[in-house]
Amino acid sequence: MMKDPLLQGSAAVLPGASLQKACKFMVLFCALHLSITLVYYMFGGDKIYFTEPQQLQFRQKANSTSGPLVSVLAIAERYATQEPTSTAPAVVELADCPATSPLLVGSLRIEFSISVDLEQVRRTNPNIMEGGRYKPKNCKALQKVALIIPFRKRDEHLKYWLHYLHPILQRQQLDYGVFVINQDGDATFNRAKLLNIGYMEALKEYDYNCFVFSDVDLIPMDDRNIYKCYSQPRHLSVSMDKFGFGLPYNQYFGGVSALSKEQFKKINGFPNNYWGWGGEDDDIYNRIASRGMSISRPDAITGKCRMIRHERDAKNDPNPQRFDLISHTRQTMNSDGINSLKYNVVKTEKFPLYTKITVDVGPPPS
Ligand SMILES: [Mn+2]
Repeated sequence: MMKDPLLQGSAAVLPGASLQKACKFMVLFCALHLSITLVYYMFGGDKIYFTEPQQLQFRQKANSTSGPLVSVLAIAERYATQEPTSTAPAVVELADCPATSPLLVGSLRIEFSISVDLEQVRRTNPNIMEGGRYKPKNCKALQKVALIIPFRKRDEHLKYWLHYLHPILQRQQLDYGVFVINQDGDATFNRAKLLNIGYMEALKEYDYNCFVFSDVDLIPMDDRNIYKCYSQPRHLSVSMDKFGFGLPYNQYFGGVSALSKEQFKKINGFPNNYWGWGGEDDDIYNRIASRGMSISRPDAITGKCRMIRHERDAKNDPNPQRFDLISHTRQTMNSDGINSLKYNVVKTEKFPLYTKITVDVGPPPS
């Protein structure tokens, strides 16, 4: 028989009879302990620890002593159930958007054979607000940009512009608004005056600090060509398919350009007296140069863009006076510009993807 070393040790201390007695007592004690535990386990449940009134008392005590903690939790719970746009964002100041948007994708496929449905453009750009307004939700845009489009009877081109530009401008994380300045009537077209009007009207709506002037038929082929303002006036459409993806001449400033509010004011805005096609962009270039500013441009790859092919518009024939006018910009620019601008707003329409302002620019000189 194997001998337990413990018992062996006890046996050495206790004599034979008293050892038997002690063992009996221990067995009895254990049996009693076990049976009591068993009875409580089977019939007592959690009432072993608390009776109903005791539990209630305990809870009340917990509530009263940990009051502040409970209310903090309650507030947190309230925030968690609230709509994200209600009180929380109004209190929290958004951090500035990064210098380079992480959402840019680079070169883009631009084609005009597809058909564009504006209702679908609206559905696929759900964050654009009425009138063609947008601002990033998660960061504070670095610039407030008004996009000004001189316009008359080019609805097909405008559809492509809205379809392609809205996603690009959102990825560029700009706080922007789209203004289509529609020349009323059928008199000779005046692009630069419409651009001046766009500047004035956009500022009535919001504190824009940058103005991008874009023809309705020009679409950038790379979203790294940022539609914002730079330390010098910016020419954006530097690499047009129409001109074999290059500049037609070094001083060319037509198509799409961007001027900050300060730059625009420094040159007294744009000329109002260029009626018909051509020359106004060269006049703007002269204004910029005469105020000691230079032209900022993206590289020829980033600056690639497509123009929608079209016939010349009615009442927009080449202006025969343009060469004479361009040669006198320095003499005329102080008296002709934003400080001499006169026009009447005929109608303002807020569409889901743009604001259309129809204006009477007055008659061309006879
Ligand atoms: Mn064109």
